[in-house]
Amino acid sequence: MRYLTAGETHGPQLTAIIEGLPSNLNVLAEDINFQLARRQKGYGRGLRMQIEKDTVQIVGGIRHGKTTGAPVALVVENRDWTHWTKVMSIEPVEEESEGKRRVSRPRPGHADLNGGLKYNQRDLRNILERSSARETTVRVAVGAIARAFLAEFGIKVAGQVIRIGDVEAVRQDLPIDELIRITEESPVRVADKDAEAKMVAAIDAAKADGDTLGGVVEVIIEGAPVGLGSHVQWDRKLDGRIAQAVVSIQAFKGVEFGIGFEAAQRRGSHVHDEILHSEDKGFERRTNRAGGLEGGMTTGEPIVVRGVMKPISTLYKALQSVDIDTKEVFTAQIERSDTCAVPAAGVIMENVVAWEVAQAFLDKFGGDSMEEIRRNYDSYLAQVKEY
Ligand code: EPS
Repeated sequence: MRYLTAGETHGPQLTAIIEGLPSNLNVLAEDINFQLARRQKGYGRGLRMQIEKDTVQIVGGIRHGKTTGAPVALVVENRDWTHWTKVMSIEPVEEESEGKRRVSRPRPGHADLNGGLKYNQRDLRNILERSSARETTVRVAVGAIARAFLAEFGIKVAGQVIRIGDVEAVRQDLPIDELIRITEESPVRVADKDAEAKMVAAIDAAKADGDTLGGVVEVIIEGAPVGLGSHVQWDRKLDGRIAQAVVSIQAFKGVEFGIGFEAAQRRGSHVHDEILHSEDKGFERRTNRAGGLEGGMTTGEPIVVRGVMKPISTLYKALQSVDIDTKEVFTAQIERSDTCAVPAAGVIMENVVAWEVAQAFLDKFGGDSMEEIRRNYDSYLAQVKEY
C-alpha cells in the first residue's frame, strides 16, 4: 500500500492517490472531513485557516461507501486559490504578470534556498508552494482512511500535546477514550489543564513578540497485535518506518518511542520491560517503556511515539538572509503566518502514524478484501493464543 500527494499551497487543490487498499472497507467522506476539521483547529493558527474549510472530494476507488480495490483518489480544494489565480496560473501568463509575488528572499529555516539552488528556480515561490505544510491536509485525509481500516480491527489512535515552547504538560495516563475526549476539548490538545493555560499564554506572548513556538506531540495507538513489522530486514522495522514518517512532517526534527531519549540516562534494569504471562491475557509486559516496539516489531502493548516540531520558520520578527538577485543582506518580512501549529501537528502525526501501522497490518495479514484480511487476522490471533 502506498500513496502520493500533489498540489501547491496556493494552487487550485491538493490531491492524493492511494494504491493497494483492500476492497469492502467502509469509507465515508464525513469521517475524512472530521479529521480535516481537527487539523484546522488549535490555538495559535493564523489568518489562512479562516479562509479554508477543508472538505474532501472522493473522486475514485469508492462506490456506495465502500472501497472496490481500485486506487482511491482524494481532492481537497484550496479556497485561497481564488486570490492567486494569476500568480499561480497553470497556463503561461503575460510577462508583466510573471514576476508578480516573485520570491527572491529565502527565509531562514525554510526549504526556499536549498530548493531554489537544487531545482535551479529563480522564483523561490516554486519551492515554497510545495514545501508548505498545507500539504499535510491531504496526508491527514489519507490517514483518515487508515484509521477507518484500523478501527475495523479495534485499533484506536489518540494524540496529546506534551510541550509547547518551555511549557511541559504532566503526561496523563488516561484510558484512551478519556484521553481522546479531553484533548478534543482543549484548544492546545493537552490533557493537563494547568499546562493548557500556560501554553495559551506562551503562544500569546510569542505572537506579541512576532515570534513562533514549537513543541512535542505524542501519539498512542492501542490494540495493535504483537508482530507488526519485522526484525529481519532494516526497512521492515516498524519503528524505523514510523520514525521516517514522523520526521517527514513539515517542521519535525526528531522522534522517540516510549521513554525515548531518557533511556540514555538510565541503567538497563530501568529501561527494559519485564515479561509476564497469564492464562486469560497471554503474554504481557509489566511496563511499556519501549513504547510498544521491540526488534522493529509491535509487542502488543500500546505504540507510544513522540515527535518534535521546531517553531514555524516564517517569522514576523525578521532574521537575516541574503537576496538571491542582489546578494545583499536583508531582514526578512512576511505578510501572514501561524504563531504555533503544534496542536494541528499532533493531528497530522496521529494520521501519518496510523498510516504506517495500517500498512504494516496489511503487510502481515495482506489480502485483497476486508473479508480475506479478517480471516488471516483471526487465524493469526488463534495461533498466538495457542503459542
Ligand atoms: C504555511 C504557511 C501558511 C499556513 C500554511 C502553512 O499559509 P499562507 O502562507 O497561505 O498564509 O497557514 O498552512 C496551511 C495553509 C494549512 O492548511 O495548514 C507554510 O509556509 O508552511
